[in-house]
Amino acid sequence: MFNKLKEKLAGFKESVASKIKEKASAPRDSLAKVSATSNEVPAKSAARNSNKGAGSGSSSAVQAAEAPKAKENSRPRISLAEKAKALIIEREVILDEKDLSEPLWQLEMALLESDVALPVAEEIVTSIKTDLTGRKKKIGSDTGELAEVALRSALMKVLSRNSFDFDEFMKTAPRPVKIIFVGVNGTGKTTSIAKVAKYLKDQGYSVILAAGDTFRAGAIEQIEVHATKLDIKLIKHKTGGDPAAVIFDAVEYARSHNKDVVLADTAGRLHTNINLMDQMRKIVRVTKPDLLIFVDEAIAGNDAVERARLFNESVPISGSILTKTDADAKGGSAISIAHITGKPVLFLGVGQDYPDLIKFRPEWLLERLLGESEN
Ligand SMILES: Nc1nc2c(ncn2[C@@H]2O[C@H](COP(=O)(O)OP(=O)(O)OP(=O)(O)O)[C@@H](O)[C@H]2O)c(=O)[nH]1
Ligand SMILES: [Mg+2]
Repeated sequence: MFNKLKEKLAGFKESVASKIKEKASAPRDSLAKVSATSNEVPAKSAARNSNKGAGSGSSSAVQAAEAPKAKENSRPRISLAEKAKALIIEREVILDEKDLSEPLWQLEMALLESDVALPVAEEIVTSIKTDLTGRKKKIGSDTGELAEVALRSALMKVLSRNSFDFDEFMKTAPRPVKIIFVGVNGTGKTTSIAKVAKYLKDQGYSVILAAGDTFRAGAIEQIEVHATKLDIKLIKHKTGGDPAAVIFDAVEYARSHNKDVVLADTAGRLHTNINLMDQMRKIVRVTKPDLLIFVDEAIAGNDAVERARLFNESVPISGSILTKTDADAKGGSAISIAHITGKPVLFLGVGQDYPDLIKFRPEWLLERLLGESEN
């Protein structure tokens, strides 16, 4: 799972680490000279720069040393004297923008190749750049760690936006809770409904299923098999019937039998199919779901993110489930989808069996991307 992206992120850590090593072994004589001639032992200034490296209050000697670059409109953020002091006296290197430009460019390319959406990749890179520029690193200590911490925090920022606790929601939402699953064909809607049904049943909730895919031949039988296996009541009409009516009936049944939750299946539809998108809007209008969950497969990468965006424009979704993450080496959709839709990822599908459903937590994904976990 996410193996390719994981490798690429490790590549970024290595590339920052080798930059630090390269700087640590850079010729020190020239730096020593600057350090000796500089009047300012920039203790205050170094402290100021230790976070983000503002470097605007350099001494005149240092400004002179930096003048040619200033003309090129790429003023270094950290003075040479400070670099020398850090390198020679404190045995530390300071990372500046120039050091980071190559690793960050490679990282951005790696994120895009892994199907992370462009604005999300840009945000991650900018965040890491801000975080790392001007940071000091002790020579000889774990050089990859600095990049890892910055990566972790940038990914965390992107992933934890729009968070939503499904379990908390289920505890407090008025009964019966109406949850409708939508998405394009074959992405795993019906399987995810069965998984969520089992997840909720295991927590003691009473569940009703609604066979709202009246369009595809065999769809009703498919959800019926799950209902039988899970021993859950299914409300169904005939193939070709009105899905809104089926779901409405399921809600009525749940209400009159004091059931906690209705999980409604719907037919797969492409966002370009006007009739089926109209039908989806009608279903939502008639049944007023508490949650409208968009289901797509992680392996579809950017396509999944784009479809989520288009579905969300047609009828506001509450969040997404990304299926087939077990087969997804890239991980880009899992990183991007919440950011692009502005709606949270609720669950990840990680296999074909009922327990193969994971409640989405940013920490879980980060552990897969940066930690030791193999899957
Ligand atoms: N590996 C893997 N396969 C999955 C996962 N979720 C669903 N599948 C498989 O994907 C296929 C399609 O699943 P369905 O649940 O029928 O998909 P659907 O969206 O309901 O399909 P339509 O009703 O035709 O639109 C099935 O073979 C599922 O077993 C998952 O998380 N991992
Ligand atoms: Mg289905």
